[in-house]
Amino acid sequence: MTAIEPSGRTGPGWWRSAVVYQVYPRSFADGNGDGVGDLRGIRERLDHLEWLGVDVLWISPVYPSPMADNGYDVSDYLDVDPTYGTLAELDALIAELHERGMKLVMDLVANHTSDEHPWFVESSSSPESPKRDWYWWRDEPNNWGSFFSGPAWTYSEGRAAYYLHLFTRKQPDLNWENPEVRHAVYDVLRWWLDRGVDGFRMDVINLISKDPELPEAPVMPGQRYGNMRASVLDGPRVHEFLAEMHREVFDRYDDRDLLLVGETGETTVEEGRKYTDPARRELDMVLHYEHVEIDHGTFKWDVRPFDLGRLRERLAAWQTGLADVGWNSLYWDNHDQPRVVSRYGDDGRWRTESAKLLATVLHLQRGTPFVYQGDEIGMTNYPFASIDEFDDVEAVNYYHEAIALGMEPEDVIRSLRAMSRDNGRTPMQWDDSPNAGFTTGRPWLAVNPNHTEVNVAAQRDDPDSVLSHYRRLIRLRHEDPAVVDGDFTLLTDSHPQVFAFRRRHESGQLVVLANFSGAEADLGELAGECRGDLVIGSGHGSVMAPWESRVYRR
Ligand code: ISL
Repeated sequence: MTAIEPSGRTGPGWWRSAVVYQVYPRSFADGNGDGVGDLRGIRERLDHLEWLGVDVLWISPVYPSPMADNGYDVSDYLDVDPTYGTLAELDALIAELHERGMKLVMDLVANHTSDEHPWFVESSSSPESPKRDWYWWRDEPNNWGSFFSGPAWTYSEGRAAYYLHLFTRKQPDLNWENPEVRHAVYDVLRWWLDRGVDGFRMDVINLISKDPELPEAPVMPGQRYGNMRASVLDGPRVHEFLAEMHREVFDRYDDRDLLLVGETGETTVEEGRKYTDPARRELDMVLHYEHVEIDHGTFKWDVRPFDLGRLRERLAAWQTGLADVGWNSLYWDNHDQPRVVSRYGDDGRWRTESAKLLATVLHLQRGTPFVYQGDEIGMTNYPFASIDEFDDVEAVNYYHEAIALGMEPEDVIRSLRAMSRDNGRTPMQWDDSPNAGFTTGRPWLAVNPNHTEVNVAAQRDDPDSVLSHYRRLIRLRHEDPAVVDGDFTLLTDSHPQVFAFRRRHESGQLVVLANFSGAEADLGELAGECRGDLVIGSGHGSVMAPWESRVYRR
């Protein structure tokens, strides 16, 4: 099979026809046999990305880090951690991608640094330090809890004060109120752009502006600490800071086709419009969370059954909310999410069908799709059975906190098995060899036992595979203007099994029909939509097979 031509669009909005591929470097490919993925491994696998047809590669952090949160705790913004390789190898990766017509997006983690970053070491050394206001220091902590369990404050001997950390104690929050901090971050951005990178995915960027009063937060039933979200999410100055960043950094690179993506957990459509309105010059698109929280109850570990109605309603709200202004990013999986096939699909009998359906529904919405490593072969959750099998700090902390609060270990493990971030971090499954072709050493996190069946090699030459389906969808985005620019209309908000929508464009229209269930679905009134050329799928008639998806063009 031949390579898929890249989108090749340039100029404003070039990314509308692009597809982004996310690599979690620890788990993608290990080039030196130490059991941890690295830059050499990524470079050795560029043929796969080119063949798949993706336009942009986003890599999760590879900067020097104590790895308290697998690199989302950065101790030096201007280098590469030896675990992953060298700066020279990163330069080579940039050059090799550019040669193939692809771009590189780096992860900017600037809400917080590592506590081992020289900025924090200096800030915590003494109350007189010139960097004393670079972080959030208080003599007495407030009642906030961290996103990763436990308090959001830790005492520092050197400062004889407490510092704020919304994530682990090894991730102190930078104080963006201080202009010196903001300009230090802008310097980092310019340094990487001058090195040739093509943009940034900005980690938890909607947390950078806090209510400076740091008020006490409400404590939810059964919790020990206050829920600080109202004081930190989409805070009072976040739009001002992003517009300043744009002026100070990105406006100076107007001749380059950059991609600016914000990770904005728990944000709203209203805020999403502001972040991505081109006239405001903040970001190109945001990674919002609503569609990946459909199965959360009062909080993430309170796992609820999948609800198609709610998914359809929230996705449609983002589609219509950002129709006249702004732009959507489209994703199911990343290194923080369990695998969507196990979550919203069926990872047993209908794994292939449901993986294809989920891909179709995602890629044919209006927005820029993000493929997370392994999505393209329908990778699934891992059969975790005991706490010893988890690596992630979020999972391990939650386990201990929940046990201390009196929960039963089996119940906690059940939640973790469904929702833990480690599900998305098991090694990429390249082939059916003992470590799935990921490493010749001992993998840092166990390989999913189903790699003997679910792997790239097994799917590459099979036209009916999930992998071939992804290529078809990516090609369709590159070739069909209705996929890129067509408007979006939900065709039913009540069918119990079917997600159906239309993309209308001056060149024609696409109709997407997807049966989100393991039973046949009678299309009823929707049967009238089964007209035109079937461009994706092979079914026909007014009854859809289990997990069947179809796309008509007319
Ligand atoms: O939702 C979450 C909290 O319950 C987490 O999955 C996650 O921390 C959140 O989505 C923010 O993610 C980003 O920032 C974190 C890092 O651990 C994640 O890997 C990153 O993607 C802190 O830097």
